[in-house]
Amino acid sequence: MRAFVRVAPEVAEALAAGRPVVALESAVIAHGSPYPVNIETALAMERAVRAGGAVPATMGVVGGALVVGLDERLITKFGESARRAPQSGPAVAKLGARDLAAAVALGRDGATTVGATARAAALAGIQVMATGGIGGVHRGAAQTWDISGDLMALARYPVLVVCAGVKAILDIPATLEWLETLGVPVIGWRCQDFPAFYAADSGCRLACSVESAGDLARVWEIERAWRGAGLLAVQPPPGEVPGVEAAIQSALAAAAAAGVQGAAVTPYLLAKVGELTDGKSLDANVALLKHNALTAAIIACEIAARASCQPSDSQCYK
Ligand code: PSU
Ligand code: MN
Repeated sequence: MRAFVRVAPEVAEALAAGRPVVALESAVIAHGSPYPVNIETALAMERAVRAGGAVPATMGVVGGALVVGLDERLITKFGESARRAPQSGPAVAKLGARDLAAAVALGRDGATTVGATARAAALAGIQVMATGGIGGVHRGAAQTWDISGDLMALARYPVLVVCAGVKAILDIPATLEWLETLGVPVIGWRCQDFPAFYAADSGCRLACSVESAGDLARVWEIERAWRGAGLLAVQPPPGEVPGVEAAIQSALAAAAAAGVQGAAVTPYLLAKVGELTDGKSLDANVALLKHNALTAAIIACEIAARASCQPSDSQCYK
């Protein structure tokens, strides 16, 4: 199976030496933000991870292999696929966790969602990843059953995901209910409320929050040792987008009118909200992606440092 996974040399060396690595998704590049901001943001996230002392590993499927650590050329290729006219569909597919094997086997290039990235990270032995907001329960899910595969992936793959909550395009309280049902711990990183991506507070209180990387790393160690799976660490965005709810309402109405369904829903809503807020939602999105990448690196460093002084503990999860 190793033939199907291509780990960038820098990532492989870091993992072998027990140095911190942060996984990054690529669906946000190919499907979650417009060209050329998407490419700049992906590279800026990698720089933020490095600034925090860790090695970035942006995931993707290219040429029949799962690539752990896309280089700048491939990140650019993924970013450029968002440039094509929407009606022709992006050249780079959006891959959830369930889509990885088929894309690899059939040689189809694809960008990984949070769920696919978590699966790939677990496979590669990467414990921490960063994103903007995870997918969740869509508004109106009681009729459509549109619930992101990201949630199930968090319940299955042992990865600590740093994010700014879930986009307000989703049903936030329902998403939190599902995370509870799936047994995924949700922990505030220096915040008491579940963030709403474009705002610091969704109105939902968190049951648990931590102030230090040491505390979070200890929670994570125990979670892993006791055969837990994913953990969601949330922090508020660095900036807010006032009036975003009106834009979301219009975007939802437009999506319904256009009959958008399935995996196309999230990219459609993100692009529409961007348009309707004159790019303000995009600026906020970029800022929080970089912010989360830096925080994930700080947490990954703490986890790696603790593992290096407690070799027996780090070996107990297989
Ligand atoms: N949230 C964002 N930007 C994104 C996404 C979510 O702020 O680009 C992407 C992520 O890749 C996430 C995916 O994993 O959307 C969820 O899509 P769906 O709802 O189709 O599962
Ligand atoms: Mn969906």
